[in-house]
Formats: sequence, C-alpha cells, structure tokens
Amino acid sequence: MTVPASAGAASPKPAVPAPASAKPAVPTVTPPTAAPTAPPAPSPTAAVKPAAASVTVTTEDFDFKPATITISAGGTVIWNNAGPTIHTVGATDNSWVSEVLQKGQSYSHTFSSAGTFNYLCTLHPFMTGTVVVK
Ligand SMILES: [Cu+2]
Repeated sequence: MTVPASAGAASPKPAVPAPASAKPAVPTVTPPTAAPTAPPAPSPTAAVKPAAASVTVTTEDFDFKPATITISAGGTVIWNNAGPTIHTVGATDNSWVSEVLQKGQSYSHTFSSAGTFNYLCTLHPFMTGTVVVK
C-alpha cells in the first residue's frame, strides 16, 4: 500500500488558492440603451411663429378703442364689436373690409408689411382708426 505524500497535512487544502476575483462572472459593461446624444433640435425659426403682436380693438359707442395701435409686421389686429350697434372695419383704401359685425362678433386682419394703415367703419365713416405696423 502506498501512503500519499500529503498524508501528514492536517487538511486537504489546495496548494494554490482559487482566484476568486480574477474572473468576473457578470460583465459590468452597461448595454447602450439610448443614443448618447439628443436628437437634433428642429430649427427654431421653422416651426415657431414669430411673436408678432396680436392686438384687439374694441368697437363700442361709435369709437374704435384704442383708435391708434402699433403692432409688429406679421401681427394681427382683432376688432371686436362690443356694442349694440352693427359696425364694419375696412381699410380706407378699400384693400380689405369686414362683413357687418353684430354685437359680439369680431374680425381680424393680418398686416404683413410695415406702414401706417387707416381704416374706418363703412357704416359710420366718422369712425376711424389707425394701425401702425413696424
Ligand atoms: Cu360703425
């Protein structure tokens, strides 16, 4: 019978300790779940409407209030007939005119170019107003 060489050892420990941390069991690399950069933003001038002023003029008691307003080019003026009498809004040069506005009805016109534009109520021509477009 052959006696093993390690018979004198107290316990059968392996001579070389196992490399517990040498081999990572789970990869720690995070999978790419999203693109590293944000998608390109759309051009700010493409979708965003210019902040041209929209001004409301109230027609009441045979006056445009305020009679003179200033807006940016591309802005819109809204005339609202708040009084009991019917009115219209029309350019002095007849380039545009509203329908007859009953009480509570409104009309809007967009001014695309700069200038000074006079208008009146065609039913009451003494009712005048001015839109200054800058
Ligand atoms: Cu009028």
